Amino acid sequence: MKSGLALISLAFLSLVPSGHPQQTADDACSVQILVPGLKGDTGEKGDKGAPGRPGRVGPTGEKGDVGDKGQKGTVGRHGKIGPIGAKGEKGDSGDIGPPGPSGEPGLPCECSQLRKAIGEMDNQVSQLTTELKFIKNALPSPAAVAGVRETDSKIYLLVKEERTYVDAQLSCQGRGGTLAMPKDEATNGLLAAYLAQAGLARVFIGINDLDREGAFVYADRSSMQTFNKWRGGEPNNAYDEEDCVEMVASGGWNDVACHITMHFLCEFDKEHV
Ligand SMILES: [Ca+2]
Ligand SMILES: [Ca+2]
Repeated sequence: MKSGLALISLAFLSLVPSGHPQQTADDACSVQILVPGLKGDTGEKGDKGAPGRPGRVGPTGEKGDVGDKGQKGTVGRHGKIGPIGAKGEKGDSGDIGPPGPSGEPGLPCECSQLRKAIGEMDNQVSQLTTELKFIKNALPSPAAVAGVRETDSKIYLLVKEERTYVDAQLSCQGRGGTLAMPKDEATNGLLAAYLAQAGLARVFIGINDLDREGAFVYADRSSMQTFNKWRGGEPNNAYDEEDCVEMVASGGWNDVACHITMHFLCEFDKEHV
């Protein structure tokens, strides 16, 4: 190819106008003809080339014959437990067993304690019955009384019924008691408060000198001891007819006529109700 270009270059140059003198001197060279040389001798054999790239994967081959059977494997793990089965039918009854040993002797009967408890209950019922009887007898007309007062041994009942001294005493005796006989300061104070709370100014109590003038005794004929609660100037036996005794709201005593009427205080022994 180089030689070819050289030829074309030379042909171009030959077309340039001949006015230039320098071109004239070169014309002799332009006729020089370049032609290929003779073919050389055969060269020596070259070295062996590098290995070529791997070829493409070939198509799948045909299926081979069945191989021999392999050896038996070891036993596998246990599987999961299966579901519970249905209930079976009831079996036949077994033979009767031998009798067991005798038991220990039992506790003695507690009947005696029960009897004792029942006896105590009987006593309580009896006592309650007696108290109820007392209440029924002592309180014939609930509107006529204003409750009761108690000490350790006595019950006192204010009866709002107008009676003479003798009738009042009979009324108290009919209820199972007597006219009240205050024999100490505490009891006298309790009765005075009872009067005041009931709003009463005076009541008969169980003291009189009916048997002998000036010798006051209690309704049960017991004599006066050291305690008394006479008001100032009493007993005065006014009009020579005052042989019975009243208590006023302050708790003081005064001798009065027995035939006048007023409310009264009864007294009951707790042991006898
Ligand atoms: Ca008198
Ligand atoms: Ca008097």
